Amino acid sequence: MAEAIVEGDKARLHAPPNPWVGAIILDAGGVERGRGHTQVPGSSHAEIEALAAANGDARGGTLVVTLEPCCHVGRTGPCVEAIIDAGISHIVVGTLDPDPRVAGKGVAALREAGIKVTTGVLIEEVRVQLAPYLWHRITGRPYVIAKVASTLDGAVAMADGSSQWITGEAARRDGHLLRAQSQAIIVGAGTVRSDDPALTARLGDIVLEPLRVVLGAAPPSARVRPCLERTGSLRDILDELGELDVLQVLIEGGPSTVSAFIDAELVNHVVWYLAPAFAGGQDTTAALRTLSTGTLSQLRRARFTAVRPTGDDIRVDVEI
Ligand code: AOF
Ligand code: ZN
Repeated sequence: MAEAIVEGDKARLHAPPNPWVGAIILDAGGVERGRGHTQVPGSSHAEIEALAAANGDARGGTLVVTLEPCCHVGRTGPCVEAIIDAGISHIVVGTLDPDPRVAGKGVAALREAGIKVTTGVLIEEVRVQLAPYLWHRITGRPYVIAKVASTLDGAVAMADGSSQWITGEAARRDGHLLRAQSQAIIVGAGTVRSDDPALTARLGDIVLEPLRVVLGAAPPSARVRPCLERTGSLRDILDELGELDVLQVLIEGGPSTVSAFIDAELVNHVVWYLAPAFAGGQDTTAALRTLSTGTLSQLRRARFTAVRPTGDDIRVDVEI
């Protein structure tokens, strides 16, 4: 299953709005016969790719797959039928698929066909990997990641407003990968006016354009155009993006936008890049300046999930 997770990661950028699933086929002796991952929407699911890689050599074998195989006809046919036809005798599943068209029915159909089914293998790891997909299918809203890049003492801009760049090249490159993994990016109008970001995801030569959403109005000449301009309830905006099949949203600031989403309890995950630099407190801008906290009992507590060096900076991941 750990290898199936690695295989699924290969589909991270092109699978959405479908899940980035990985599958591996082993023969009766436990020898790998093929592996595969989800292709672009409308094309093969992971299981079909793995079966094709096994060249029809799957009879009596085991299929290890991160997500419950589908049993519906969507843009592609049901994987369950292909698995039964291939003569697989044991299926090992990471987590069930909350998509209402599947939701346990895939596993039930496999059992009914006499196939041994084991579920919940490395379920925590699979749930972390597929968190945006699972969250979207369960709540109808995108998984929300807020990105912050600050000095070690939490400043995102100096007293004169200067802010580019606090973190280094590696952290900024990592930020572009975060954008590429997101189907929409939200920024405040203030950030558009002060930084005029393009908000594209640049990965080497490849430039991806997630849906750009500006809270308020963007100037006509802003680089972020074309974009959606929205005011009103943040929850309603997320509902709308969920309906547009956005699985993951990246909030890129500034301080009042990120604070507003955290205050509204709409943030799932924060990616915080910390530069080994000190800004001091004289009129610098705190990363979450407008977060409504007055006393210690109102501290917004979170849980560290990862810490890793990124160039000369550090990336800290927290779940809230
Ligand atoms: C799988 N294996 O690799 C993926 C699955 O429109 P379709 O036919 O591509 O169906 C999309 C749905 O299929 C998606 O919402 C999810 O429930 C499932 N995705 N299922 O067995 C895969 N990507
Ligand atoms: Zn499928």
